Amino acid sequence: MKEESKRSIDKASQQMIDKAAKEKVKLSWDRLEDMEPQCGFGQLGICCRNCTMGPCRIDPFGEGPQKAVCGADVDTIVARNLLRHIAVGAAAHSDHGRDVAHTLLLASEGKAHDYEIKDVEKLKKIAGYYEIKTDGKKKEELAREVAEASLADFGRQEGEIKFANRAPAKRVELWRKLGIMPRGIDREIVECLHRTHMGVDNDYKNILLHGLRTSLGDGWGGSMIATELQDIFFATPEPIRGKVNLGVLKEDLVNIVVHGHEPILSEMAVKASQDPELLEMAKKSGAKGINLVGMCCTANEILMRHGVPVAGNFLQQELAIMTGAVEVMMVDVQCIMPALKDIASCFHTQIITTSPKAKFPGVTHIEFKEEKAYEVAKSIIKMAVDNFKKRKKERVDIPKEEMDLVAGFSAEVIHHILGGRFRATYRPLNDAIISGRLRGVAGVVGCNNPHVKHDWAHLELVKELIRSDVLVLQTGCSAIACAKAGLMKPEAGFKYAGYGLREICEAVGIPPVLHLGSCVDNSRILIAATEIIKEGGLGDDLSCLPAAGAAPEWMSEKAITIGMYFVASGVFTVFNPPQPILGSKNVSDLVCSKLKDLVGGYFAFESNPKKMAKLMINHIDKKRKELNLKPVMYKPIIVKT
Ligand code: SF4
Ligand code: MSK
Repeated sequence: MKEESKRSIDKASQQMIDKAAKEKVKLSWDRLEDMEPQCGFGQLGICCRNCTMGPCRIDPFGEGPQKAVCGADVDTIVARNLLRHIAVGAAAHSDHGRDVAHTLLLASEGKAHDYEIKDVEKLKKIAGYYEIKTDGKKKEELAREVAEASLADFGRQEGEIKFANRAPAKRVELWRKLGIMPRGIDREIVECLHRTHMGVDNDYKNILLHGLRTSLGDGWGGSMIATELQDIFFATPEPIRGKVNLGVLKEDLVNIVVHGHEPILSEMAVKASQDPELLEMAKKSGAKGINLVGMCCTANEILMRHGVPVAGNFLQQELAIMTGAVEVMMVDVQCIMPALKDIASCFHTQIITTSPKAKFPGVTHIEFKEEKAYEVAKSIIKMAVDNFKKRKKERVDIPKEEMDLVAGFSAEVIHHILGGRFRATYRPLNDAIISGRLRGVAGVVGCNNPHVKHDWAHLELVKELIRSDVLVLQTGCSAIACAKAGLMKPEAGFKYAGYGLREICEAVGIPPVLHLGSCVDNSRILIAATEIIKEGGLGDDLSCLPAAGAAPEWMSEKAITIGMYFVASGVFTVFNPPQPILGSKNVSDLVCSKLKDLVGGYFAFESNPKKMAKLMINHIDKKRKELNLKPVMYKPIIVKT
């Protein structure tokens, strides 16, 4: 097998991996090889450097030291490390949410005049959750109150995060009983750091319970605030067509890749890329126009609302630059490889950082300011136009692969699609599950990781699920992986879905795999699941649902936090690679088994996507049985690929 096809199943990516090898440009896969063998202590989670009596590491074979200098045992060390991962993931998502809330506040005060409130209906709905009266108020006044209320959720010291009360009543009661109802988003994150300081929390169960609480503060707090407030600003997504893969870069256009997570600046970049003055400049530079495309979750954000093309997912960020056709890669925060600077230096590509939180040494920084958002976006696009002249034609090599997709499935839109615009309801979905036409629902999300063949696990898992009549909801880089393979085309139902799911896809006109957005939009999955419970007939708690989650190629700490809030919300969730906890039998048993008795959800670690699907399907079938539902109507079809 050729080296490039061992690394990715995606043809466009293979072409660029091959080009990089020929040009001796190192990619993440090469750097992983250089790094091997990687540290086994780190993989097992059994090293600690939380104080200078250490670093300490526990001997995994039981022959060497079993107690650290301070006396910490392996359970304490592994649990503390996991809690720190959860804190970082929650911090990343929640800081994103805070930035959106802050921008909403500025906009409501007339200080961020480039932004307008597009979804007043949603603004009123969210005001309702914060118990803010809406009558007779101007949208700016209401937006200010909503922004202030959501910002208060970050710093809240006592009480409960408001959105956590959107979960089914039984779930909320359980969280209260276990003492894991999140109080304030920041408070829980800070407490993670306090508890893991040398000599504080030594009880692995107690540490893990706080991990669940912190993750809930992300899923039902920071991430949900990010999603809801972005919808208020930029409109709640509706089905929209788009294109995906490196083929969306064009030889005759000025190519700008926006990469990262927060749509606050990229929304303005979308607008600025259509500015007549810049288009004119682009023509004068010899280009036919300006082509703005996305990468990773920023891509998902602007795809969902504008149909902006997606160049690729996490492991394609370096490959986009390898095309030699990217004038500017504009980045904000999260999942941006430091390696971009080195790869860009081999081409004419300019990397431009925009967040004061994420700078690169020696890389151009144009700081984003909400107060002059359009001006900043325009100046960056102008730099791209100017840079077009420096492109070396002989080094341009753009893969031809690009795939059609339909995205834009917010929880609200699923409501409308299923029930019609005037009678929005999840009833048809519930009925389909109850009757056995649909086996259940799965959320498949998360990153790429060079430890796993790029996109392979996502695709194999999702294909297996849909052929077994499981409707798949997706976000993040997983969604991009499946979109590239054509699973998000409406006609994908005919080719890949089981008979029951196929009937639903045909009747409602949806693909068998629904794109719900970026990583923070995993909160949409929580809301959709809650709506299904509210609709009735499938139990009274999220843990009753014939549903499961998976992150088949995860790498980021945010993925751990997402997994934790899925599990804390009652959802069985499969991860690959395993979380770095296998060094402690007690912590692993808790995470992969005993959590079930506490919160209904728990984890499994499985690297084979077919087995992963089996675990999820078995869980879904078990839940169907517990609900006394009819047997599933159809046997899984054999799919011809
Ligand atoms: Fe070692 Fe304990 Fe210090 Fe960690 S906190 S480095 S286990 S002495
Ligand atoms: S971007 S967190 S690699 S999904 Fe959200 Fe993709 Fe994972 Fe980053």
